[in-house]
Amino acid sequence: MFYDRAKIHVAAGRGGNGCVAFRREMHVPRGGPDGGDGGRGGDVILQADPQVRDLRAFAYKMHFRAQSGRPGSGARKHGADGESVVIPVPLGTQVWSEDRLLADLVRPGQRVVVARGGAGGRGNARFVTSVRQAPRFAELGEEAESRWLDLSLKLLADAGLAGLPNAGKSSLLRRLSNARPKVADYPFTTLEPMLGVVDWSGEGDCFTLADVPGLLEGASEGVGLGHEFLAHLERCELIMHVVDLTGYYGTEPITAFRTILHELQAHASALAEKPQVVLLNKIDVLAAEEVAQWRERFLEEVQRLRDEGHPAFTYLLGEEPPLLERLVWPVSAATGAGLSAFLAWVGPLLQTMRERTLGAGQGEFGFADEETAVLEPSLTETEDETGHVTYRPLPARGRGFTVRRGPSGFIVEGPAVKRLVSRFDLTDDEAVRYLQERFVHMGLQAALEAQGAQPGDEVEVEGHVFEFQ
Ligand SMILES: Nc1nc2c(ncn2[C@@H]2O[C@H](COP(=O)(O)OP(=O)(O)OP(=O)(O)O)[C@@H](O)[C@H]2O)c(=O)[nH]1
Ligand SMILES: [Mg+2]
Repeated sequence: MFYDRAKIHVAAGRGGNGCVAFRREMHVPRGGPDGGDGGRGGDVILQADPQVRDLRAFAYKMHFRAQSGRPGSGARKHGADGESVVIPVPLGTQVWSEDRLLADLVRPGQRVVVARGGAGGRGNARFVTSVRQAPRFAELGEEAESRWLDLSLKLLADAGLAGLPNAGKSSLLRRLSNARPKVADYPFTTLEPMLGVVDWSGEGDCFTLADVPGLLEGASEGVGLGHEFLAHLERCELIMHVVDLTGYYGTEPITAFRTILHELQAHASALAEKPQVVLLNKIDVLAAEEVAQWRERFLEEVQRLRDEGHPAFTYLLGEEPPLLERLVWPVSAATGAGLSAFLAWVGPLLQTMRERTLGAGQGEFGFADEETAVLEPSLTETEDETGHVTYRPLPARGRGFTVRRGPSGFIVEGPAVKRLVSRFDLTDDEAVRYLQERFVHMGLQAALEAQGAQPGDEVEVEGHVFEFQ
């Protein structure tokens, strides 16, 4: 099984509570408040890891929770921060929350903070003012974020093999790369996508090649297996379209070729528009004249498509149409015939295509796909020394509040007041007095007065009832 979808729940750690403590020393007659701050809760982070093949790990474990911050203690001791959880995911993982794309992890080491740990509460030592020398309250740790995420994997490969079952796609991957996919003389040998690394120069210049299950007529509507995996071709720079010249499974080569073009188009027109080259496979079984004839027929077919303006055969790099001769390659996966010339041409081409895509900043790996550009507005991108990009939520510093009349008094709402009241123990008189000071400070008192609030009126702040004073 190849797992390209998963659902997980992530919960960050909440912040540790601030501490209420007073210094007690023999020689200090009136010890001051010295309660320390609570530690920060840990984050939950997803990190792209080239060692991870697919999302199978999440079939067994779907809940991830980071550690909470420890409470502060006396002598102004800061509580320890909670440990973050780093979850490795395969390259090409897209992170969705309620149908919104949060991040697309395409570079090794790239990270996204998917649940942010809560801030630690301040200890009572931090609430000392000239008029409040011995506060007996402290701030509570901040609640942590938690949410469900949908992960979906879209493989990242420079090139992808497409073709009918039994065309010889896996044989080509075997011949060209370090991968060892299963090869057999029956259709649907390949049941799941596989990636291989092709050292095209023999000196370590590589591209990655994806083999996906064979496509049948009707694949885009769900026939066969291929449709499930078509999405994995979406992020390639180039499709290597493999045709079996022996027509072994009863499909005439030109018909086979048209069938695949049709299925790509039916799946997504962006897929059909992706540049293609045609590999005419199994030439070892044919006489040289036959091979030459097939090559001519395919060149005519491709020329016809170009005349119709088919983008797959018109744009390889920029506006200049590639030489027609370069788009059709007679090869043999069995003997290797034709493949070194093909690699010598396609290797540098793929490198240029990849650089151009990265440079243009569209998506990450080809496919000027709008989706890959969308990031949750509340995420910021930062780059560390190693060039790894991290997405993290912006601090939720919503400002302001609204005041309206309710059935029995006034109702106050807003992110800032909500955060404030959630951070204190409202059964503690002193903490409530402190909150009221803050309300004055943030203009809430004035806003209530302006709306005609009288001493004794009920004021409901984010669900907590206070008396107006
Ligand atoms: N003679 C010859 N046979 C080949 C060549 N390439 C592949 N074959 C044979 O064709 C059959 C199918 O090859 P695969 O590589 O499994 O084909 P595939 O396209 O991966 O097939 P699916 O995974 O079923 O989609 C096998 O019996 C291969 O040995 C070739 O160049 N010459
Ligand atoms: Mg195969």
